[in-house]
Order: sequence, then structure tokens, then C-alpha cells
Amino acid sequence: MFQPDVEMLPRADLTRLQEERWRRLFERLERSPFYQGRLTLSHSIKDHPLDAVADLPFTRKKDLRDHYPWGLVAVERERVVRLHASSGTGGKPTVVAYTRGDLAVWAELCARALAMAGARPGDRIHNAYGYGLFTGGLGLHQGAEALGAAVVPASGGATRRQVTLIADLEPDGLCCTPSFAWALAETMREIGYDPRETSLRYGVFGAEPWTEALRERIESALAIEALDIYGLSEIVGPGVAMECREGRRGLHVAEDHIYPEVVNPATGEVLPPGERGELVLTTLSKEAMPLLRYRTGDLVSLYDDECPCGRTHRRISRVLGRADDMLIVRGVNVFPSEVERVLLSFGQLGAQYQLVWEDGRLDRLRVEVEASAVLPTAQVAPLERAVTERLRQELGVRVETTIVAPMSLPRPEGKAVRVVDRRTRAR
Ligand code: DLL
Repeated sequence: MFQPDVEMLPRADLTRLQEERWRRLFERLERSPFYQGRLTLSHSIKDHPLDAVADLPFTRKKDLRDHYPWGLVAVERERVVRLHASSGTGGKPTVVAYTRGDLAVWAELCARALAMAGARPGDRIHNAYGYGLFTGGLGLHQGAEALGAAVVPASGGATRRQVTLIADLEPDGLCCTPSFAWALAETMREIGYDPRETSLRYGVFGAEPWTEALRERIESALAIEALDIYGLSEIVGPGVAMECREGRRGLHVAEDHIYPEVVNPATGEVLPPGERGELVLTTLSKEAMPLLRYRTGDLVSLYDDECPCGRTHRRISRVLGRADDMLIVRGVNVFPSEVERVLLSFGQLGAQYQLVWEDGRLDRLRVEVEASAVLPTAQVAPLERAVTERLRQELGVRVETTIVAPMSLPRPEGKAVRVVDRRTRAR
């Protein structure tokens, strides 16, 4: 454990620490132009207890966009030492700012996360998250250094060169998106290098939704332990929550710095532990860009039961999907991760797939999925029918399946693109 004192802090002490930081958060929010206009007039924010946080308004991604780039910054411009931006679809990105203190906390959170996956000082860590405006590369880079590990800052892309680096530099850990981890294993096989024979012991995979089924495939393909890391730029980047190797059920939220709630996405009402809803996060110590009740759009449940690792911080489930990623196929809600779970239950199918919207009288969704190895032609159609039938049973709606040749779908360099729209008619 990187910081056992805080990671295992008894619950009562943790609550006290949260409350202390919560009071100081309000002083910071008052210095943010966005919150000044919003909070002081309508809410008596001073002395507002943390356990009544649900009375306070949410902050949404739109607020960050509307007040781009400086409107949520709560410190003098000279104190900002780093800017990142989140990958948005269209329009302006959302920019996030950090003070020196924010960077130090972020490095700690990423060091904790790496240690949760089994990283130790002196390890070598191959970091294939993208470096740049995206927070994955630099975030885990700082974390590895804070832990006392050596980082190979490979960044994304150039898969073959990355395989060579892994073979030559013999890292202990791998950081990248789960889809890129899978692409690395495939490339290793393609060039005749057994992916089970690398030096790697563990992987810290996140930045996109993935399933238990994909975890099993990656663990067996690379002979490593694969753990889930969660984060978002608006809050800090990777390190907001991390799965521990002892529990492997849920990701510990760094509760000394971030306060989690799960709400009903439609009504905003706070849900009890165990119920699935949208994750809402409040930063407790962020200086440059403190956020109050930020709607992440990510669907999870919160667990408050004990974890075998001894950490006291509550956990969130694996992210099921984003509220806005949900596809509605003829009235039925479909999450790409549910499709992935079904596809990977077929050993003959690979882990690379896309959901394609097509023209048709009704909404037509088709799954294109790669075979895991070249299939005899006679087997393709019956397997497609079997997959379509299983999808119908599990999702409750018909989704046609097309099996394509291994390695024929585009390989991701960063986050996987799971949904493609090929409709031509105006919508
Ligand atoms: O993806 C930060 C990150 C980098 C996390 C590296 C983990 C590892 P953004 O680009 O701002 O930041 O995207 C944040 O990605 O709201 C989720 O929808 C999704 N996401 C992140 N981690 C996971 C995960 C980074 N483990 C958005 N499982 C979030 C599922 C994830 N979705």
C-alpha cells in the first residue's frame, strides 16, 4: 500500500477528514466566478454539513463548456501550473487546471492506484496511455515516479514498436486502455512472440468501459493480473478510483480527496448503496478547479461493505456504461458493455467488435465482430445465427451479427470506438 495511513483510515476519522476539507472547499468555491454567481445567492453554503450535500446544486459538463476556459478556476492565474483537456465530442473541449498542490495530490492518487495493482518501488512500468492533453499518460507517469518506479513513457500508437520495447526493457507493469492491451497481445502473436512469455505481472487498464469477460481474456492472453482504473479529467484524471488485487470487486474511490454519491440520473435523487445510478463527485481538496457535485454521466453502484484488502474507502462498481452511451434499439436500452459480455462468451469470437447503426425502416443495429481465428466458411452463418439469438435473449431485442476476419476491424490507439453510425438518411 502506498499510503496505508489514509487508505485504511477508520471510517469515523475519514468522515472527520472529509468534513474538514469540505469546509475549506467552500472558501475555494467562493473564489470561482462560476460558483460565485450560483451558490452564494441561493444557498447558505457556509456551515453547510457534508451529509446534507444533496441539497446543493449539481455541476454539469455543460457548465464547464459554457464557462470555457477560465470560468471555474478558483485561483490566481499565476498559480496554475498545468492544463489538460478532456476528449469531448465536437465543440469546445473542457479544460482543466492544476496548481502545484493539485499535481502532487494527483501523483499520490496514481501511485496508490499502481500499488493497488501490485506495483512496487523499483518496478519498471510501460505507460502506453496517450501523453498530451489527455490525462492518462502524464497522470500515471507522475504516479509511477512518485511510487519510485521507472517509467517507459511509450504513449499510444505504434503497436509493434511497443512490443519491441516490452520485449527488450522487460517491464513489470503495463498501463493502457484495455482495448490497447488486447491489441498488444494480438500483435505479439502476429509476430511470433508468445504474449504469455513477457516480463509483465500486472496491468492498470481503464479510460473506457470494459467487462469481466474482457478481463479474463486479457489475463489469460498476457498471463498478468488486469485491474481497473477509473478517472476523468474534470475531477483530476486517472486515480479517482482503483480496483485492488485482493478484492477485485469494485474500485476504491480516493475518498480523502473526492466525495462520491450515486444518483438517479432522471430525478437526481441520491440512491442507497448497491443501487445503480449516475456517479456524482465532489472534489474535497482541489485548488485550481474545485467542483461541487459533478455529474460524471457514468453508471455505477456504490459499495460500502468491507474489502479484504483492509482499505476503508468505499468502492464503485465497474462502469456499466455512460448514460449518454446507451443505445435505444426499438425502445430497448442497450449498453455496448452488455453486448461485449455476450460476444466474449463465444470462444470462437475475438475481442474486437463494433456496433453499427444502419439504414432501415426501424432502427437497425448490427454487431460486427471478429472471429478469434480463421473460421471454415460453413461455420460462419450458423455461428452468426447463434450469436444473434443469444443477443436477443440477453438484450431483449434483435441485433444482427456479422462475423468478420481476424484483424480486419480498425485497432484503437486510444479509447476504443464501439459505436459507428452508417445511416445516410437524415435523423
Ligand atoms: O479517461 C482518465 C483516465 C485515464 C482514466 C487513464 C483511467 C485511465 P477522460 O478522457 O476525461 O479521462 O474520460 C473520462 O472515461 O467519465 C468514463 O466515461 C470513462 N472511463 C474512465 N475510466 C473508465 C473505466 C480519462 N475504468 C471518461 N471504466 C469517464 C469505464 C471509464 N469507463
